[in-house]
Amino acid sequence: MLMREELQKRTITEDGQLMLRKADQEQLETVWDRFNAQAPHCGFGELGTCCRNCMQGPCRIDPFGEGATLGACGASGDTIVARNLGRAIAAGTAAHSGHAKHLAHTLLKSAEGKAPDYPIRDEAKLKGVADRLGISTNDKSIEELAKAVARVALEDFSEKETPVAWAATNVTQGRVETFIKHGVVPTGIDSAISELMHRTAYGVDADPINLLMGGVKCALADFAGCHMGTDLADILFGTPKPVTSTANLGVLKTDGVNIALHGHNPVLSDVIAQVASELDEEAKRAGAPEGVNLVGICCTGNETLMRHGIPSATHSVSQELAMLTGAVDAMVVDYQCIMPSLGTLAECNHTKLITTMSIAKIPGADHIEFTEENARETAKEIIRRGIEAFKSRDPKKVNIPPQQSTMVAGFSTEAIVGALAKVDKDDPLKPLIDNIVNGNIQGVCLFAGCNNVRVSQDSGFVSMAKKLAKENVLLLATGCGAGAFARHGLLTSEATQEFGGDGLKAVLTAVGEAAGLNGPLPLVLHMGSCVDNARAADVAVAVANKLGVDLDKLPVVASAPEATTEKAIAIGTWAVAAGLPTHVGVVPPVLGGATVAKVLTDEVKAIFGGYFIVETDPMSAAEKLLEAIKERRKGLGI
Ligand code: NFS
Ligand code: SF4
Repeated sequence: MLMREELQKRTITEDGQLMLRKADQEQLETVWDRFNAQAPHCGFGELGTCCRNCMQGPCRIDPFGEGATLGACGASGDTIVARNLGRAIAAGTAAHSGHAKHLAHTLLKSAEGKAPDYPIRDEAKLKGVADRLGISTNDKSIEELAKAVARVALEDFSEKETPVAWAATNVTQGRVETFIKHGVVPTGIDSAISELMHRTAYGVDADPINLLMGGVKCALADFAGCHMGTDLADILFGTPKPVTSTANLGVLKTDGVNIALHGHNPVLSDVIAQVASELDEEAKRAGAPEGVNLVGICCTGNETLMRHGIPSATHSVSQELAMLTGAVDAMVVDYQCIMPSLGTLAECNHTKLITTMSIAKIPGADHIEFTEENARETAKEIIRRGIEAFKSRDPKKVNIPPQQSTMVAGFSTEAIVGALAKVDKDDPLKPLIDNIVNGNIQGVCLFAGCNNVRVSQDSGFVSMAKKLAKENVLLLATGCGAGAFARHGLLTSEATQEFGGDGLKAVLTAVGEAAGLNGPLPLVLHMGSCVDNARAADVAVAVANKLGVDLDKLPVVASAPEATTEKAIAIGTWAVAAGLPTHVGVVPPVLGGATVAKVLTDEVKAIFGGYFIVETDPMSAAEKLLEAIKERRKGLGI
């Protein structure tokens, strides 16, 4: 039987612990069991010194100098570590930008009248994005403008003579100059990925520093992909506004057809959210008086939460636990962060796992291919599959944990600026900047990234956030990190009252009340999915431009206390290149390259101003971020 201590080691969420007990009783395996079965982990892999880049390998470097110090081809530990890191960045960039490219194609189809289910929902955003890209807006209809933006987006993927537009137009002038100086400006998103795959291939780039700079260049392409993903989703589905919703597994309903939306891209999930209520009657006829109940998982969940207020069931490492409730009738997935184990779990009960993308099929799942040309119909077909499955749900197997937290999400950059404008209509950023200068707000921390099976779920996020909030740090969050805060009630006014330091509390109260929220803004502002880290970057860029300093001077830091994916590595790298001290709470596989590790955590500061802080203890990590914030304040003379 799982002891309390072991449960605590796996997750600090109560609903998660309840489901883990159930899994244990029913002898169903979860990620934690499989992780334990992997022990002991391969030391070479953990240190990043295992190379499989050619068929003479695998080669392994002994960091203690007792075994081989070079791969068969002569690659050193640093070369191997830098190449492996580069390949992770390339994969992360491919994922984020694949998501963006999907949206760009959808926007083009929309503009060409080939995807009638995708009208342009946010014309103001479309015009704003076009303006930023230098596309003239006055002489064009909305369709023409959408077509022009989609074309520039698609052109950003291949090799050009000019920088990637979505990278160059979304940072400060100072950053652009720094990137040019160091030769890391990407001239195509796909070409940056392919260049990095080329230079890390057998017998190409062997210089660890040069490889790392190649990684930065690709990471800037990742930034472009993230930003494009956010912009195009807002244009097609609307820019988020503050919205109230709920989190935890208690959002599943005994009397509803529960359909979980999991993955990343709103192209499908937003349409499901739009049509779900049309199938309520069918669900009721099938015996579910509450109709269709959509819930979110991971970043698809964040997208539908931000725009439709759809509750968040869970995120990341605990995705299997949603299925263990026995109450999920269908889990609909697009791509990324979807554990293959869901296929097996679905086969163990009545749940239909439904894959929808040709590039992401899973054994044990039903596949319903999704196309934009036929979006609403496919969305309905998918929901109907859930209603069908509901009929064979076994009530005896259902166990929905009671936990449910309320939250306010939906803080896009526009929403934050909008709230600040209620305090100062003519100069919305002024109240924020004044309060940073007077010390009511000491600095800003962006919490991002996943949960990781190596860390007790949410423990890193929650303890760091509480500590930083006490010290008057304004907290932003995206991705599964935002989910962690949602589950623990930190996206609420009450949390601000309880955990905010006096200065922070005063500012969040003043802005919240001016914005008509009848209380303070939440302790943590949920800015959306992982691509929406671009929103946080926009806030920082706006503040930097207003202050007339570059990003690397601001008291702004980032943290991914429980990072997991290659995408997180790509984002962390662009955060560092953007000038942010960036904390990672899981040791990345770089320690086998002493030079690489030193560059990432120290020497890179002289180049970009940002650097990685690797610290697994949340309290020490919070201290280190506070130190970094103090140093920046001192630099600014405040
Ligand atoms: Ni980000 Fe969002 Fe979550 Fe990690 Fe995965 S869902 S894209 S990668 S696990 S935060
Ligand atoms: Fe070994 Fe070099 Fe081949 Fe890597 S590329 S597997 S280090 S021979």
